[in-house]
Amino acid sequence: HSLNPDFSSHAFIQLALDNQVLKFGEFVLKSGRISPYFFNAGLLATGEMLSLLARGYADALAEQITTNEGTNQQELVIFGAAYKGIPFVAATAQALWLHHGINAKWGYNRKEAKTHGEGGNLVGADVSGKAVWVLDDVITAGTAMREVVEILEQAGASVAGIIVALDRKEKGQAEHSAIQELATTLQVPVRALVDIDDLISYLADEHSQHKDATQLAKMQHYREQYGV
Ligand code: OMP
Repeated sequence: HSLNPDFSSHAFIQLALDNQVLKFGEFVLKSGRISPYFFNAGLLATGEMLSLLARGYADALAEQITTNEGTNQQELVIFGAAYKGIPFVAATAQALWLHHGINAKWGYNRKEAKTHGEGGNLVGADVSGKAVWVLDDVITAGTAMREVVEILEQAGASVAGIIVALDRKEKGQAEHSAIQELATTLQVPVRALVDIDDLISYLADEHSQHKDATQLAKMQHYREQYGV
């Protein structure tokens, strides 16, 4: 048992299921869709899970900013949206430094604008005029992510790319997936650490600790209904 395991979608899904971060049942989503599964990133509330998640984000970011020549000279600015994104962006900045030697700048927003002291509603790295990578937990129809993009644009920043922990691969505002819509609108890379197809493969896998044919069928049905 390594203290600093590499990120793998299999390990992440297993840990998420073991800790009820990922649950099966019947859930009403923000979009109004009724889903047979729910991913609650707020329950990634142990050192082990936060470390694995941050490692996943950090590995994905390092891969994205490393050029073909193997250099990563660009300045990296990462942003987490209040509230759930805040610990994730902090942990990711640390994982980037410890595992990749990348000294990223990191920041986040607060939901309530401050009227005294330093004022404003952004904390940490100055994002003005910068191209910023946004980290978020889950993307379904893309509403939450569009709000974050708006916050950054108002602060004079642009979006360099987006990394989410889970891509549910569902339709956005039209026929394309929310991630495809964002990638097309913003013309930036959008990546996910795991997606619904990884969950489906995991449930179907003979070697997984949570192999479950009934749940598998429900997930496949849901995927056909709302997926792209
Ligand atoms: P969209 O705004 O439709 O993309 O939904 C994403 C948001 O929904 C996330 O930021 C969460 O607040 C919430 N959510 C989850 O946390 N986990 C899920 O599995 C599904 C949702 C959801 O409501 O779609």
